Amino acid sequence: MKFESARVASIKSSPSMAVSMAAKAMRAKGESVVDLSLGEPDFETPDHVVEAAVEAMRKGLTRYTAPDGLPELRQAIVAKFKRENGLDYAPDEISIGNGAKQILFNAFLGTLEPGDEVIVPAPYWVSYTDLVILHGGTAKIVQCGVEDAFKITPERLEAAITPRTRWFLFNSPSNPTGAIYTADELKALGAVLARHPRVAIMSDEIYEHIVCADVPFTSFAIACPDLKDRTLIINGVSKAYAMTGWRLGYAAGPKELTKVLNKLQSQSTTCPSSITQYAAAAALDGPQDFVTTAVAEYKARGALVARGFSAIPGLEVRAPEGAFYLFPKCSGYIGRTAPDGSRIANDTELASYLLKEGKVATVPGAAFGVEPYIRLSFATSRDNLSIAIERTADALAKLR
Ligand code: AKG
Repeated sequence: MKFESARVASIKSSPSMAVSMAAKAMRAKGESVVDLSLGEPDFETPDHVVEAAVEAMRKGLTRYTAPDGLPELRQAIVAKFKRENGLDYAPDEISIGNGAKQILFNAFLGTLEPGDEVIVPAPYWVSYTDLVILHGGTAKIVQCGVEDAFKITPERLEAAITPRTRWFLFNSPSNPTGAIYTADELKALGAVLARHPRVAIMSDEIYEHIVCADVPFTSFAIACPDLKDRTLIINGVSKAYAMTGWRLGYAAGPKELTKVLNKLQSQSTTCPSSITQYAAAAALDGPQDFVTTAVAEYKARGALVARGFSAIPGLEVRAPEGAFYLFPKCSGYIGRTAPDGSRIANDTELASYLLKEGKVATVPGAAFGVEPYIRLSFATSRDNLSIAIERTADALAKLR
């Protein structure tokens, strides 16, 4: 019997999750795979956060919460925006979900009409375009390769806007490229958007703390205060506090919009786990030294991979400014022949070859809307990264 609706058939499963599952299956069979596929910190969640969750369980704080979250968590999010970003939000301008991905899901489900367009600069995070398509929208992709420092320009944004444009969606620091928009670049994009009052802005800022270069992170709502009333800031605790499996994302925006998201939350999962919410409040309100230490380590790893992969002939590397990804262009290897006689026709085949021959798991650029590139996550130990550099160089050297 066929179960899948046409709507679900129009999208694919998350490609980064698919590569990670393939790497895990190889490991389960005893193969020594270095997994650089998933954007997942390798650190443990800080102790005080785990303790807050344990305490919540012991105190029996294990019931449903309001769909828009525990008052303590909403307050912690409001305080975070004030303290870290200088942004003022009221508690009813906050929405929470089971991860930032669910916030995106709710935002598109809640706002898109069939045929509405969402402008997405590519490379984009793997799930953006499928979430748009799933909810009846059209993803209007603007290519921004390494030649463009992976960033959209005001001119290209202007050219992409039509009467059907509903959202402009982007992330900074970027997954998958590590690029960060400067305050001036954001202002220039804002000047374009100010001329188009129907277009709302979704700014995914989940990597805000993970900054490796001298480019400071700027929130879109700070760079463009005049657009704050049509901007949805998306964030979460997964990346900054090593809490990927806890599933807690949040957003701030105008209350007419957060009301829509919270209504959907009440009809989907009711609320994220109460235990996770107590843990997330502890993460946001508690000591931030974990973040400082983790970021210093990501910086060292970023420098290591940028150096190591730049030294491999045929890879074009732009050192990441933030997040924990390297996104080398690999045109030099497309069209080459593997030792088994097969031809590497594109970056998907190159990533499969690296997994099979080099035992290094990466995600192909095609998953992020640009080719030919591969994405490597450096959220793993320096030892693993050094092995990955060596294995990648060896495997690529075998291509003729
Ligand atoms: C990534 O690998 O890009 C992630 O953000 C991991 C989680 C996911 O893809 O949902």
